[in-house]
Amino acid sequence: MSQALTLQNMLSPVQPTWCPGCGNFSILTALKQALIELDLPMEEVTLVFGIGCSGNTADFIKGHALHALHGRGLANAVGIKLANHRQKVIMIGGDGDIYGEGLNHLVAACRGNHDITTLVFNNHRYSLTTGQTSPTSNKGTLSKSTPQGLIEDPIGALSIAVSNGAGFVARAYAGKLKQMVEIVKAGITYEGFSLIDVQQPCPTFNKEQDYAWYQQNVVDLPADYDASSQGQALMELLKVDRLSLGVIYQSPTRQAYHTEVMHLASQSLIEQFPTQIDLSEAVTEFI
Ligand SMILES: Cc1ncc(C[n+]2csc(CCOP(=O)(O)OP(=O)(O)O)c2C)c(N)n1
Ligand code: SF4
Repeated sequence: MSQALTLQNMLSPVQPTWCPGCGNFSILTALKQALIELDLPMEEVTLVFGIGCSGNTADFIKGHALHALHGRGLANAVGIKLANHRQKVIMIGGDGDIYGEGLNHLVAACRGNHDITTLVFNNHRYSLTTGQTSPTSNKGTLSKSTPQGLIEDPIGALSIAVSNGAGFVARAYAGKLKQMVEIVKAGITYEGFSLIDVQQPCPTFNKEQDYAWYQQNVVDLPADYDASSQGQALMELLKVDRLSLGVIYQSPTRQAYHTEVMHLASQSLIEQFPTQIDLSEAVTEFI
């Protein structure tokens, strides 16, 4: 029997092992709250996790889930969505996972506007492996992997998403729970690729971007901001003096990939699974 997601049925017997003060706690709370408020049936939600402190969320929430390889979560998420497009598919991973090792899969998911919600736990570090710089670390960052300071500039991941076909691009902050819940709900509801970059303090390995730093650097988008304009979104993302929070881009016209696949118009792929086809003739020459 169909059962909506609740705090009780998402409760894992495994307690989070995250460090005290980690932003991951509030992101997990926001995800659960969004799923509860959307009143989604448990069997219609699939969670895909990357590898990292962020990916370890897999152990701390109960649901239909896949803990994928580092950088490969989105490829799996796309496969799951195409196999059963009635599923809400949510990918959870770190900035190292999704903007670094898995960047090609991010671009592919954006180009297809695959109907997947991606939550990037962006702590600006590869934290599970003890704090090496990631693609979102600032120039000059000192870490074990950059003892003399990082030479590169941070990646413009949200600009890449906006300019490569993602239908929904937003930024949230782990220190603003209520706003994050609304953004996550909007991303899950949106039919198309939704990238939600969650700025997240990592008190253990990122001493610069702590809660005090975020208080100084995050700012809500103005009330009259027009999220339907790709040009305005790119201008907003080029601003270097602030991190704007909210839905930065939402395409009013872009179609989700599966809606354009002719074979999926009436049934999902799993409902069409070819169990009754006789393949003996095709394989004769190999016997
Ligand atoms: C293919 C592969 N490369 C590297 C690793 C090692 N590794 C495990 S977690 C991790 C860092 C994860 O960083 P991020 O994705 O930013 O997540 P965080 O831990 O910061 O949440 C790395 C490099 C791995 N497990 N698999
Ligand atoms: S290392 Fe950083 S990201 Fe990982 S659990 Fe600790 S505070 Fe959180």
